[in-house]
Amino acid sequence: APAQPAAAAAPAEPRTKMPGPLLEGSPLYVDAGDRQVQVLLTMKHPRVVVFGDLLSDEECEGLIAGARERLARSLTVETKTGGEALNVDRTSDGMFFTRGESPLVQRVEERIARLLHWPVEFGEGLQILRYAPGAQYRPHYDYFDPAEPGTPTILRRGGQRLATLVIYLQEPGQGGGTTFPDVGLEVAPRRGTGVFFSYDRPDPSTRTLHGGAPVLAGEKWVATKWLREREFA
Ligand code: PD2
Ligand code: ZN
Repeated sequence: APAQPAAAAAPAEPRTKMPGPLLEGSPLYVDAGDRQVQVLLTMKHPRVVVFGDLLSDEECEGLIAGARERLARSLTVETKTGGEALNVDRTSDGMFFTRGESPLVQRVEERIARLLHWPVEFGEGLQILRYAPGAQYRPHYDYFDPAEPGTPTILRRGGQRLATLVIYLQEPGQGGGTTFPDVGLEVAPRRGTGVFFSYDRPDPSTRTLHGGAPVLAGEKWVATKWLREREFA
């Protein structure tokens, strides 16, 4: 008998419990424990929230100082193998702090956990990226593609990514916004501001395609926190 084609994967069910701020009553500020954070923009689909005054100038400078000497050409997770490889879609330089690796990193992570109502232990280490003039991050999804053969290996540690928080640490002179091409949204890379977005299933229907626009002048630095389904040990 001829071999049967593999059954099509069932469409992903949306998750109900998701990271995110409490926005009932449309507050202008939300409590992040040690700081009142501004709510500057909210969007429902894709779920996007822009936060102002999330980090102080000193905190932004401290993260940059701690990362600077550890930068190497960024590696993105190579989903075909579950390993890492150079990816031409991202022309920034980057590194990861381990969770809680310094008092500053721990303070920032605890603030994010309070803001987004998601345990610190479910977060990946903070990633720091530096974009030189001309550097960009082409539009992509942050979840791991269920169709890629390397994805099951990646998901063993912490499960899927559910949400992303990109925090701007240094403003470029021009360019470098975070774009959401499906909805024509671009967030200006203002120091201390953070753009949060979540995806309740690993699927383009979440409209969370996003990219880092080319930096046209100066250097852009960001910190990215990804939130997982479970403990990221
Ligand atoms: O630096 C950005 O604006 C950016 C854009 C898209 C960062 C990321 N993705 C990321 O870190 O995933
Ligand atoms: Zn991204």
